[in-house]
Amino acid sequence: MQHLKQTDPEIAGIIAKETLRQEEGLELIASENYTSQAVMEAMGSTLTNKYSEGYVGKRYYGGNEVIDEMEALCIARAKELFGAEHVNVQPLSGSPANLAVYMAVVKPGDKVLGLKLDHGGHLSHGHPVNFSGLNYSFSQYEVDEKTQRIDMNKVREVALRERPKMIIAGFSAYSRDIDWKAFKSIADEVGAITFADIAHIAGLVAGKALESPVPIFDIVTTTTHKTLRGPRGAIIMCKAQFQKDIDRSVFPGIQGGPHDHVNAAKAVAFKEALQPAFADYAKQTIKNAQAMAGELIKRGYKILTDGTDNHLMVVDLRSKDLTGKVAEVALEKVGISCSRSTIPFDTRKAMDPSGIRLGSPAFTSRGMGISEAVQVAALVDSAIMNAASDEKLKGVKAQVQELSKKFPMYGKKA
Ligand code: DSN
Repeated sequence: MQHLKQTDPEIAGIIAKETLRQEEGLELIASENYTSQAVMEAMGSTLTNKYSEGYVGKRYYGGNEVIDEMEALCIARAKELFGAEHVNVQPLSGSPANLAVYMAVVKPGDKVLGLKLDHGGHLSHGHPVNFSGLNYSFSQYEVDEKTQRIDMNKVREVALRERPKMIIAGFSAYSRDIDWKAFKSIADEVGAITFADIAHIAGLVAGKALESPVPIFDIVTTTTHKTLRGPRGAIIMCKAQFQKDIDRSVFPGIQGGPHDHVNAAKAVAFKEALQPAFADYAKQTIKNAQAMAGELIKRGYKILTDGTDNHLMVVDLRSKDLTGKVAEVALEKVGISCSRSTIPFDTRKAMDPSGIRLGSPAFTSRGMGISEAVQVAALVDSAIMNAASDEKLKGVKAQVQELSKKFPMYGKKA
């Protein structure tokens, strides 16, 4: 940071402030994590200076022999990590990766099936304001009102009725295992392409703590910065038969020059995820989420589906007569970050919905275990229950800082 401090002390100061916020606070946003310093060094490298439109050995600019070496290594590591037949490592982030999949295998107006946003899905899985919902003819499946779980019989019913060209499985706020094989069998029945978006759980899949859809599904996308703990970005994995269409769709279909510095950082993250310690991290992340959910239930909170199989949980705050916004603000005041979340069949609006989403990936990366996860749940409860008292929230904030100090972001990484 020496150069930055000299050239631009304002931005250097802002970065220092954000680093302190992260260091002193507790990160419970289920889609966030702390990358390693090695990942950050790769991102802050000379590779940012290069244009490399095209693919390994087939670039539209000269001077790419070193970049080719990096991208080939990145692809090889991703293939090894996920057992994928083909990987495109160039997508800039999750939504562009998903857009590339649509462009590769369906045409505007084609029928597609995905999980509804307020039932745990993602904007790019067919929401009407998103490119997906605007360009394709979507039918959306929901979770069951009683169990809040995806009911595969209902998915099959919708699929048989709509006969979509593609079926999407994946989520950004769902805490239970996905039955990949059941999705595949329904897709086979109606002749649909299978597309899994594992952005949230990719690290847990890579760490073999959750079942992988990669051998089962035609196409799988993931971001690289959530449980996978890499830089902000994404990859697309697919069966060899889709390779050409996917690659053409990413470039020149959607993107220009790849972000080589970020792709180098993806390669570093894949190497880290291939180490045995990462499998321990993945398992611990789930155990910590389960411990947190258990403690919150004990304290009278309703957790959707009554628990979790992965790294996240959605808390229905109607159990405490509070809203997501009130809880998010109270938690922010004590240095705990979370995201407010709609719950299935929510009667409230997205800006102030009935729930919050919490996750364990980031605090697990700091080396926290089950006893700390229970402590974190107690701190969440204290903040929420004292939302109206700034005085009491100050006391909770001191406890949050005390816990965070014991587990430095870059001290005890798993
Ligand atoms: N924004 C991500 C999340 O928080 O789940 C999904 O894109």
